[in-house]
Amino acid sequence: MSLTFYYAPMSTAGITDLVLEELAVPCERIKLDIRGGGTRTPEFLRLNPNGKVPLIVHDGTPIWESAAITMYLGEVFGVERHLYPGAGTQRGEAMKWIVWTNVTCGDAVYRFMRNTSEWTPAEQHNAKAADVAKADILNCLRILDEALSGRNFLIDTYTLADTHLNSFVDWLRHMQMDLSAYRHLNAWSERCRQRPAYARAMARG
Ligand SMILES: N[C@@H](CCC(=O)N[C@@H](CS)C(=O)NCC(=O)O)C(=O)O
Repeated sequence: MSLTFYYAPMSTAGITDLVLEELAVPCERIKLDIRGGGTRTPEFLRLNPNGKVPLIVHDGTPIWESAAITMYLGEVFGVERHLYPGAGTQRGEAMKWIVWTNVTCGDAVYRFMRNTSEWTPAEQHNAKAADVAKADILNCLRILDEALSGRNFLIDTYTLADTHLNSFVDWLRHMQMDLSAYRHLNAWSERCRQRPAYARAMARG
């Protein structure tokens, strides 16, 4: 078995990093420097023509998109480790939360960043679009908070859906988004942080 993980610090690859840490699957880690053009080399673009991390290459097959990677790793390595449901309704729930993270929440956050952050020129910022995006983010947080009311994790027990979504929520905190109003969400994040794999990944940086 060969598994290679291409990543960059402080990027979406942080999600996959945590997923791999939970699964404790041996892999070769290749660190890329995004600002230095590491994701735009011909060799890397041959593996991921999008020029983005995370990317895994499993037994010679490249798989990109963090949501697809979490679901793939869960299916292949997570079921017997009790970190990903087998085929059935609970797997459907895991997939629902993982895809929701990237598509629904990810889109709202992307629109917000695009209209407020310094990585798009200020003349392209649109205050109205930023407000709409912010409202959409808050709606996502409300949905998550309500879903976590009265339960420890997204599904019955801790799964890679929690790893994936909590890692994304961590990034919102890093963006200085105020999450203090979301009591159930914060308690859930705290439970996710108690995972030994979380501590190991954080210690590595
Ligand atoms: N939808 C992709 C997004 C990946 C992404 O945007 N990666 C950024 C870092 S956060 C990247 O690699 N950028 C490098 C570049 O644009 O050259 C996923 O979820 O995997």
